[in-house]
Amino acid sequence: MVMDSGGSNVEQLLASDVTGDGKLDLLAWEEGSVHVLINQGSGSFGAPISYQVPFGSGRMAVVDVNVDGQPDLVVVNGYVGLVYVFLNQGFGSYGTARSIDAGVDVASVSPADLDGDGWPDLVLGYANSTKDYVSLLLNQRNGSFGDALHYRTGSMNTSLLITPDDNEGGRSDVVAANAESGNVTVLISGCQQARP
Ligand SMILES: [Ca+2]
Ligand SMILES: [Ca+2]
Ligand SMILES: [Ca+2]
Repeated sequence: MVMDSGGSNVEQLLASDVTGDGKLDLLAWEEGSVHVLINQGSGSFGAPISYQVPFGSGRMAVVDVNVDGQPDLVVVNGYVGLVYVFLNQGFGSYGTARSIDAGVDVASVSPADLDGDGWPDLVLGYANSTKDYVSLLLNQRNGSFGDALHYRTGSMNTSLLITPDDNEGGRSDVVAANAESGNVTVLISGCQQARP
């Protein structure tokens, strides 16, 4: 089966039930646009619904940032150095994005509840050899995020592994694979101080 993904230069595909009907929908990221394809059942998908951010390479994640039961959409764009948060207004329809400063060459976004308060936070990795840190955006317990906190890692740390917070009130830890430094950094939740 061949479907229109909405773009010709798709960098990332995600499957997530953004409509809440139990059927996995598809999200396709190409430079500057997220295309959402709603699962119509019987293996067919609706026409792509597109949401724009400025042109540039990046990544996306689906996470319920305001904990209202509707999965929201988070996009990082390395060219402009911003994180865009699209709130789900119901049935997989997204409103206007809010943007958060993250620094240029931000290249990955991983949701995780790092402080164990039940509200998902965001960890950002960078495709830039001079940025030897990850950024943490803490959820302000309302779906908005505070200023980026930096934690030292090696450089080119776009590949991040988040450990599960497998107990009540548990916290996730972050493992960064530092492609340029050739090592990994383990950031244990609660044990690190943010860099100045
Ligand atoms: Ca669905
Ligand atoms: Ca939500
Ligand atoms: Ca949190």
